[in-house]
Amino acid sequence: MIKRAAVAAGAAALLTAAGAQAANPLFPKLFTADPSAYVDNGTVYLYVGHDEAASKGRDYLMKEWRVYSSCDMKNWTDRGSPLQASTFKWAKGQAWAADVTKRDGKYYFYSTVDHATIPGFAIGVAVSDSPTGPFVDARGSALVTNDMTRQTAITWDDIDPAIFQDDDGQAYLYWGNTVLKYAKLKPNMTELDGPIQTVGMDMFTEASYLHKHNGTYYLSYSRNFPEETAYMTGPSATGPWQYRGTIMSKNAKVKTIHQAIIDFNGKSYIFYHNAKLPGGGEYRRSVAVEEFAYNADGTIPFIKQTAEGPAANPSPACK
Ligand code: FUB
Repeated sequence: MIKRAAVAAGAAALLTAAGAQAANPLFPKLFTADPSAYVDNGTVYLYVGHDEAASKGRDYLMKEWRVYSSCDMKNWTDRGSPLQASTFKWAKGQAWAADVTKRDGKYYFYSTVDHATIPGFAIGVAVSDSPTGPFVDARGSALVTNDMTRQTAITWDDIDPAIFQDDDGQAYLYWGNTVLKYAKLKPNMTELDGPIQTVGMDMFTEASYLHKHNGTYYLSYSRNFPEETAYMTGPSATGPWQYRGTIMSKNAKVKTIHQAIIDFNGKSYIFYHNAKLPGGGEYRRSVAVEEFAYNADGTIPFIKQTAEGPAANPSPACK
């Protein structure tokens, strides 16, 4: 009897008031983290890291990235692993956070990996003819290494690349842990163009993400530790930035949260990770998504994590 009641309660927890099946976390079969999303031809491509740590693991074990696609933000198709940390021969592992963009018909995948010979984490760039890969190393060497930045003594300050292309075609790479850095990219997307700059700000942790909505630039990031998601706005891709506050509270069982924000088929969405998949924890995370609407003044409202996730939003352009 007790068992039956527990099963019923579990099933109820998977249902929304409207009777729809719970959507979050999005992928029940794998532990996933560090979402990054790219919309192409009416389709959302969602890139995540794969947390493979054992239940008692005491560090990240991340060998590959995974990609999923959706035509409606509700139903997701597993497109496999578009590349692995081992794609970068100069790296010794750790498929940490990544971000993707498209230029001149090619897809560029910027990613964090641990460098094999230059101590510390580094950023690589891979390229593909398809958003689902396979991606190959575009340079044969790292784009950013730990010895190129001297603002902190830590070895993990060159992580979490965020790629943004402005309307004039100029591409910017933001990244960092503890100190937020950025640089312009050359049109070939595989070389920095000019010096590495920093953004002076309080309590920046990691996971910077730059997007543009209705003419305003939004620089979101993980703040504090355990992390909450915060953001700034500005009139250009390089600021000046105005702090706008927190949009998502810290997680209960995991200290990181790592967001990505997109517009898709007329609506706005934030991806993030928590540890709500059964067996989840610090190194066994799970990606989720929420829909939100910008306030009339362009600010982002505070967004609650839900089990239901967004309503289906079928994209007519999706093939
Ligand atoms: O997944 C490894 C690291 O944890 C990421 O690079 C950070 O953003 C944090 O989520």
